[in-house]
Amino acid sequence: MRNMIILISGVVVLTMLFCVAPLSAVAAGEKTGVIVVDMQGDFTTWKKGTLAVNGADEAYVKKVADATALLKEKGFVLYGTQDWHPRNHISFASNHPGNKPFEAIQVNGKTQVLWPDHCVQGTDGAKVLLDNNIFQAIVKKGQDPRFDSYSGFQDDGGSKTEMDTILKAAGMKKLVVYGLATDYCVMATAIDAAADGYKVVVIEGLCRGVAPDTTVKALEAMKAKGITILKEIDMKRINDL
Ligand code: VGL
Ligand code: ZN
Repeated sequence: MRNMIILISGVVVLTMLFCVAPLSAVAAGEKTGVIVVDMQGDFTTWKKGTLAVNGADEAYVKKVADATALLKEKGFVLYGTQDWHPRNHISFASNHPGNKPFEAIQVNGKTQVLWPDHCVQGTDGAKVLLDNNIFQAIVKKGQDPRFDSYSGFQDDGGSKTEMDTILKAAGMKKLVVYGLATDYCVMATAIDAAADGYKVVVIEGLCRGVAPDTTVKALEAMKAKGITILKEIDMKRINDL
């Protein structure tokens, strides 16, 4: 009988050591993912991209690469988005004779900003500039010629990408979001992430915007949705969220 009790207590103590400890570790730090948005040549001045965003130069991309490596070191799981358009994509001004890039037109009752041809599937300009091996997944978007897709979660036609499924399956609760461009794909991705229930932090200093006025508005719109905007990476602020 006594031996039995000792045996059972031993089992209980071991169970507590192996089960309770990892449980508390999970509770202490919610799983955090990083979404690096559209870090592609066509959006950079560095690679003389067709839709180069102001300030997206070589130094900027290096800064993003270093910050991303640091976050990986800290144990965050990295995800990327990749704008990946067919040549006949609705957002290309070249597919709307009579219209020019950066004009906004009405298509099927929706406002569509027209862009220079960019991130065409399989072209150099569409390549993600960071080492692709650091990412758990790179989610492609904007593949349907009929719909634009600034968000990494869904396109303007309402079709979801695999992003939310991947993040939920991996147990992600918080997301750190940055990349190109603040006023389009970063904003849309961050807002959809918040709507899907993640705590979201956008790192302003790791983003660049297409235009100053829309960038200011984008930061305000994200704040209004409860998204935290940090100038630079601040581990304490991210962990405390
Ligand atoms: C983007 C315009 C068109 C972006 C993508 O990555 O912000 N902007 N396609
Ligand atoms: Zn695009």
